[in-house]
Amino acid sequence: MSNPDLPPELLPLWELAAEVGLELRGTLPTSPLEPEVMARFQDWLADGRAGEMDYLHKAAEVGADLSQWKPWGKSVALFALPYARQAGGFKDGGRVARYALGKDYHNLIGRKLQKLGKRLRAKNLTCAFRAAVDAAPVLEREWAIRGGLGWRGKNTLLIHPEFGPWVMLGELVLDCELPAWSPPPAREASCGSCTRCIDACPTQAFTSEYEIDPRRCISYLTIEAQGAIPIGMRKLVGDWVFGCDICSEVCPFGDHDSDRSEDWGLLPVFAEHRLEDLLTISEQDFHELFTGSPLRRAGRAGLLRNACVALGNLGRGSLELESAAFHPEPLVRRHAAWALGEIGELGVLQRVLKLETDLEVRQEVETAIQR
Ligand code: B12
Ligand code: SF4
Ligand code: SF4
Repeated sequence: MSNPDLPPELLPLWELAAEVGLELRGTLPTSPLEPEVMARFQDWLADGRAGEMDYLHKAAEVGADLSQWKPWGKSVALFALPYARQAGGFKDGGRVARYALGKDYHNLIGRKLQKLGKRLRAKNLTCAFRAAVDAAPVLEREWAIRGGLGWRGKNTLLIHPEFGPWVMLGELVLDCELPAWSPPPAREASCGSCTRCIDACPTQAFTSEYEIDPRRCISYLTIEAQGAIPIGMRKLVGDWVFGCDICSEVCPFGDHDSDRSEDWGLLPVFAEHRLEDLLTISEQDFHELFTGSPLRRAGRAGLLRNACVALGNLGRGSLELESAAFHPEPLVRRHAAWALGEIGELGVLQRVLKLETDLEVRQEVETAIQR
């Protein structure tokens, strides 16, 4: 790796980043983001679009002005790890977002950033540093766009000229001053008149170009939402068990990028297990099967909820759904009841109704019987 445009002051950072397996893709001073960005974000929050994602309110306080978050922070180094790979999921069906098929990017990128920070400190190039990957209150796309890594796609994702939407972002906030730098873009580009992502979204989660209502997004419903998936949305979720890639898959950018699955690995559960198996695994099996996987974020009950919905939409798994209809978690029972209704297992639902005591679940069972 070499970069003829790199300012000489950034060479040590570039080289140390390469040592830990990262490519430096830009540097910026931590001066606050433009007020319009924050105003849009505030409006977005006021509209209730954060749903159950309370952490986004913290990002609204400090995410545009990193010096409020880390007062010692003078610069931010920007990273983007490509993750293009074949679509995948459970054996025989049940799709999982590609970023989640292998190692958890929070750990993968977070550890590399941590290592980089320590090496910079060992060479007296920085004293304080803070790695940020997803979970920190940093508006990652806004910083990446400002840093010249790509442009804002109509699907709201950062579109990298070479990798398209298939990049995960990470940042290192540093207490040293660095010149603003970004590699010259491979080509000046924008979405132009394309609207493929808006047209392809099965839940119509885009309220307009560049604007999403996450509460309608399958990724939110299957990962972030803790409670029930609204009944009206369940059919639209299709066979997605965790996340959704549709608005990335239809994007014409990045579809020639090489397969990165070797860098990210594949969690054995996907090759070895059918979706039905999830409904009968123990708590311990769950932890063993999903150690180091982003799927843990949904929690066991959340993942079982998603598996029920996907099986209902695939029209299979009656036996396992029947056992899930007696699961200790009401959240799982109600989604199992919905799925059994979709498959037409009315006899099973009648039996479930005789024993069910939770009012909300009973209501779901009754609705499923009447459908
Ligand atoms: C919350 C969140 C979600 C939510 C909400 C998504 C969203 N678009 O905001 C949900 C759960 C739905 C989600 C889903 C996904 N996510 Co997400 N998510 C985040 C998170 C944690 C915060 C994003 C955020 O701040 N949203 C708040 C809103 C306000 O942001 P916004 O939509 O960009 O709104 C701004 C713009 O739209 C702008 N704007 C609006 N109109 C206009 C018009 C013009 C002209 C301009 C200039 C600006 C503008 O103003 C708004 C305010 O700033 C980031 C990580 C992070 N810390 O930043 C990852 C992140 C955005 N997610 C990521 C990924 C990969 C995904 C998924 C692809 C995962 C999957 N396969 O299931 C999907 C994609 C869905 C989609 N199309 O967004 C990556 C994106 C990488 C990239 N290439 O951009 C990130 C950066 C995580 C990471 N570290 O890499 N995600
Ligand atoms: S991730 Fe799926 S559901 Fe969410 S906006 Fe994109 S296409 Fe729509
Ligand atoms: S699908 Fe088209 S409109 Fe959507 S982000 Fe990609 S280029 Fe932009």
